[in-house]
Amino acid sequence: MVWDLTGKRIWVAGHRGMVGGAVVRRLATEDCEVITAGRDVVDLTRQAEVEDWMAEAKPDAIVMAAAKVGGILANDTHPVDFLVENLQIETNIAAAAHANDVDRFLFLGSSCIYPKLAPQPMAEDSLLTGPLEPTNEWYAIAKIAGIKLAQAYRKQYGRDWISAMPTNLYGPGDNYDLNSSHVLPALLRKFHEAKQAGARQVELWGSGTPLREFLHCDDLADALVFLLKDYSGYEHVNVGSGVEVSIRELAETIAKVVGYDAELVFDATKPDGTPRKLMDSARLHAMGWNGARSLEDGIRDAYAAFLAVNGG
Ligand code: GFB
Repeated sequence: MVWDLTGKRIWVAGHRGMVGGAVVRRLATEDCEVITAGRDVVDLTRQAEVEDWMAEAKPDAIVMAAAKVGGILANDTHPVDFLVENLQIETNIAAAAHANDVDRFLFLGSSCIYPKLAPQPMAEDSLLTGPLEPTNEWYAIAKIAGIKLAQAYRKQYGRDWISAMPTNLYGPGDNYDLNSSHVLPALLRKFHEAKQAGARQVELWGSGTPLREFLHCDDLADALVFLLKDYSGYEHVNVGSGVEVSIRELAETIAKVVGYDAELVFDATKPDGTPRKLMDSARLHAMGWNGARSLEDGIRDAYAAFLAVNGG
């Protein structure tokens, strides 16, 4: 163990989001104090508010799950929001954390930091070896800057700050808005609504051929707590499930979980995005974490949570 979280005050930034919520649930099983602050308490895009809040809250560690996130269409159509908001949040929290001597900081990135045509599976060292996928380069640049922030504070000030790069995530608390969501929650909702309406078709964006890897947010949270306790290092660490499926195969699995068969139709006016995005999580596995559940089990859990909120 490199860091003992017993008795520590850990700020989960972004606790109302899917990932932050999962980290709060996971940390509740540890002997530490979890602290949170909603947007009404501190606006993370405002530097002075973040400084004031951090000086008062005095966390021992921060899990940086606060971010402006969205699916392919939201990323593609709101480049300023995804670039600027994420840079603001990252730099504000990092600067205030340093000023308050927070020596443990876990930054969260995304698999879209890697080049569009990176060799698969994508290892940590393929970062910055080629051009990014254009639909999400703004978000990717902000997330790459976040990795570099953690590295810079480590290099200049000796801070024990680390970064984890999760693959595409899903689970309880996901965003089900069809314009801004990721594919998995979008398809869960579309199949659910098709079942309710008795519709014969479900529409998918793009061609259905892109390959994606998916990880349940509670599995990510488990891996993050593992890294918080056991990892100290300059390099970021990939966190994936190791399994990739085509968007068509994903739709078929979701159809099975929802219990409704419909004809798949494809909207070619919507982007496919990057053709493949499988992470190489060998470093994490070598450290001793390999706890991802199967995609079907994870989707069953996500669907149960969706039904609990939206009714059967
Ligand atoms: O999950 P998703 O929005 O984002 O889309 P990315 C994945 C694939 O699913 C794309 C297709 O090929 C979409 O065209 N797709 C099919 C759909 N039907 C739908 C649908 O109804 N909704 C959505 N959203 N997609 C994101 C990045 O990329 O991944 C972010 O934009 C972030 O920056 C995130 O990195 C993890 O996997 O393409």
